[in-house]
Amino acid sequence: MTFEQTISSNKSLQRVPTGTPPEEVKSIIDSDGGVIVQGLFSKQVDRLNRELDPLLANWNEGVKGNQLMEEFSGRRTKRMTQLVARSKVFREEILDDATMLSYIDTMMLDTADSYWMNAAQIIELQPEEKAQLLHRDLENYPVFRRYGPAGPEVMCNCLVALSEYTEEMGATRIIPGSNKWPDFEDHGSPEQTIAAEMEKGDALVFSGKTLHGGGANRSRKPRRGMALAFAPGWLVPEEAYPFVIPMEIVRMMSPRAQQLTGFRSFHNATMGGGSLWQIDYLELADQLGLSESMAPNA
Ligand SMILES: O=C(O)CCC(=O)C(=O)O
Ligand SMILES: [Fe+2]
Repeated sequence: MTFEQTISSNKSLQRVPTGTPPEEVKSIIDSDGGVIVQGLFSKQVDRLNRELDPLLANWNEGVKGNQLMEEFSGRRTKRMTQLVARSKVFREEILDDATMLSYIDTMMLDTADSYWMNAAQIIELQPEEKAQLLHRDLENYPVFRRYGPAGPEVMCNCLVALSEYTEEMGATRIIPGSNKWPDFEDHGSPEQTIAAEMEKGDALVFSGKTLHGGGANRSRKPRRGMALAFAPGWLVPEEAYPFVIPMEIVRMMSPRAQQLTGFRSFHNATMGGGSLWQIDYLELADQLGLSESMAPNA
């Protein structure tokens, strides 16, 4: 461990109120790897939970997949995806929340004109769940590990506390400053982490370069979080939204929400590249009959 790593791992996370200007939020993320935005979704959290409670009550713990995926996802963790289709509060009041997206913009718009909501899921750690493997979310795209801190931001996350979120209940653990470690093969160690304790409705906004993982739930209550991850438009997202969100719902969504879930094309006007995710070189939204095109030349 280098001197710098020892110092950074002793830091605590900074907390800022909702509405803090995006540049300020970004500068904290650049330095620490993440920041807690207090009260980002406190208005929505109870109504969201009321929609989720009956679904989660019968949800299976763990996910099916290869051994690494089963271990990573947590054998005593309920993970529920497809929130756009499953929750009205999510789709109408969270998905294209202007404040949240103003923070995500600062990380995603550096290399893309628009971005995907890579995944949105509930992560509910049941009592006795153990701590998750420390990881960087950019490892979804493993090639970016080799570029270390100098690489582009290919994933970022807004992790919202939907229940009490204490260290004992398994609050997300994070290694501040690990976004700047020179070698991204270095996954740190649990002693370097701190718990991102939050109030219900607070959000931990962090870079895909930052080491983190779910904590161990040593309490008797479930710890419920909601992770909204984002990736630039030129990468394939984790969730295949266009196959699961019915068009009746898509038509009701804002252009921005349609963009986030793959119902609009991606244009590279800023960096001077081509467009992606089209039909016959035409804007997907036009082909789908969605009004109010966001194409750059429309
Ligand atoms: O549940 C948590 O606290 C973190 C989960 C996480 O980082 C992940 O699944 O990628
Ligand atoms: Fe993660």
